[in-house]
Amino acid sequence: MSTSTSSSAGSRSFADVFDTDVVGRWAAPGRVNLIGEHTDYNDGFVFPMAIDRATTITVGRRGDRLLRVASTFEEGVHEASLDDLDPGEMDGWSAYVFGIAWALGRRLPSVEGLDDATASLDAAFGLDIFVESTVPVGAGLSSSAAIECAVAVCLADLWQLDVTRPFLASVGQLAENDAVGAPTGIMDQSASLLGRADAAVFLDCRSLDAEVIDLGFDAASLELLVIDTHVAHAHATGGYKARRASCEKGAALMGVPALRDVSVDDLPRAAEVMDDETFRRVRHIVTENQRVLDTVRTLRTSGPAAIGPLLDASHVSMRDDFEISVPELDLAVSTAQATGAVGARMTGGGFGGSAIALVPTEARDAVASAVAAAFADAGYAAPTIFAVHAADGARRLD
Ligand code: GAF
Repeated sequence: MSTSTSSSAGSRSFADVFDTDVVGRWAAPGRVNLIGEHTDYNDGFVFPMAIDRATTITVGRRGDRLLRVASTFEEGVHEASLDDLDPGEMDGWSAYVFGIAWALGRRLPSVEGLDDATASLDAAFGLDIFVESTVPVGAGLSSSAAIECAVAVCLADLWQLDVTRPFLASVGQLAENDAVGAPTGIMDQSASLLGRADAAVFLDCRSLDAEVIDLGFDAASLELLVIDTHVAHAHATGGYKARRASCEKGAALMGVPALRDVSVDDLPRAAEVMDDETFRRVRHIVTENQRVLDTVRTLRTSGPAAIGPLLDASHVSMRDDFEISVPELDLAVSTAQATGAVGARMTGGGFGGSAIALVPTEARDAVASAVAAAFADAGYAAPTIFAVHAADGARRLD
């Protein structure tokens, strides 16, 4: 893989960098997770939605086997050959692109019905790929999964791979795990690929059965606010990995394959067979799985305004038991709750990033102003606060 430097990144376009003819554009959204945090890699349940912030890629077909990628994020062009993809050599944001091509090569041989040339990528041709995004980077809204999923649907279309969206989500997860080096689950890619306008994806991360469920926020005059704290987080390092290790330890001590197999009724026994810290990690996962199921049921039976207490309880569990919140997220959540939100919680992997607040439309501006004022009073950097709407998943634009 190599990199060269060219003109100023932010204002450039495909035509400034590449001279191949454009064959199409693809887009994939970021996500907000409504509830179900760190449950995905425990074989549990999640309930994320794709959002109206997306990565768009503009793509040209090459006559060779090179992938060349450029973006508005940074100057330069990254380049890798399809004959020489090595996840250990990929770094920076281009790993999200090259990692997908590599992961497809790894996973395609397991797909039934593909001929050898297709499954081995021997029939694949090179591409010029220009990446732009409206998903804020580092906000915990899965800007990385948005790039991966835009590339995954593009490669599947252009290389004529007859594969399903859940398969592409598993390809995205493999790229994230092995090329990017983040030991994440399958939630973010599933949301980006399976999301639908005005709906969220209820995913069983063990069976990978997914159900798209209407949210009805508009009809209930509710809005979902994102409060980006600008506290940096990274999943390839530290805390995320440690939480995953604690969950694996807890499952082993309970004698089960994954914490999905531990129920709320099993918690008294869990308290007896493990140390206090591991127990609190386990209690978060076990109760969070139950909260996802309760949220889906409550949404169906009582409507979206009734899910607020479950969002609030999820935040408490992440703050006190899983210990993945930070003071800025706690302040965003408590201020939103105190000024009219029906529910609020941090969203995503934690240690920074964003909180979400489900607010009555008429209280939206008051909640946003109160959070901004509370951050100023606390001496924290000003948060960025904006409404998001559930959007369609990854797709070809033209
Ligand atoms: C990150 C990961 F990428 C997801 O797989 C998930 O574990 C999430 O953190 C926490 O729920 O977004």
